[in-house]
Amino acid sequence: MSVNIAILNGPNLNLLGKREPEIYGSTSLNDIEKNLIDSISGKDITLDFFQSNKEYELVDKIQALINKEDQFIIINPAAFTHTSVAIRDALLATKIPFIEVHLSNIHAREEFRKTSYFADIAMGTISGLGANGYLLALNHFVSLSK
Ligand code: CA2
Repeated sequence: MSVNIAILNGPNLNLLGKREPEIYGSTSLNDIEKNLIDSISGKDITLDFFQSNKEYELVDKIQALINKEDQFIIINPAAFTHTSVAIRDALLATKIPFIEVHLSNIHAREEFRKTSYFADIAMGTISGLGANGYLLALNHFVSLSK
């Protein structure tokens, strides 16, 4: 089965590897994307990467995936994790199975980061495993598609 996996990243994740490596690691978003591409080599899987600092662009991107066959989403909503009813509603509307990924352990940080607008509607959440979290989420979808 051929599958499409959108990897969506929210605000400031374009700075990965350039700022605050003690929290978010030294791997850039580009490096993460390259690792994911390498990991699906030879498989019938299409990856679609998208990062935006703007909430409405993430909503538009999710809406554009409505009605696509064999579609999955890996999303790190970044700061929108803790605020965005709009992105939550877009994901609910598409009914596309998604995994929520966080580089840091959001439960081991400030109180406000412990609330996620996505955790209860996600297939699962990976938090605190750094860049490896994206790979683990991708592997999960790959295993489902076999
Ligand atoms: O741990 C995560 O992946 C977060 O989603 C990252 C968000 C944060 O607001 C969430 O609470 C947890 C922040 C992303 C900011 O990324 C930066 C990367 C490098 C330098 C500065 C910010």
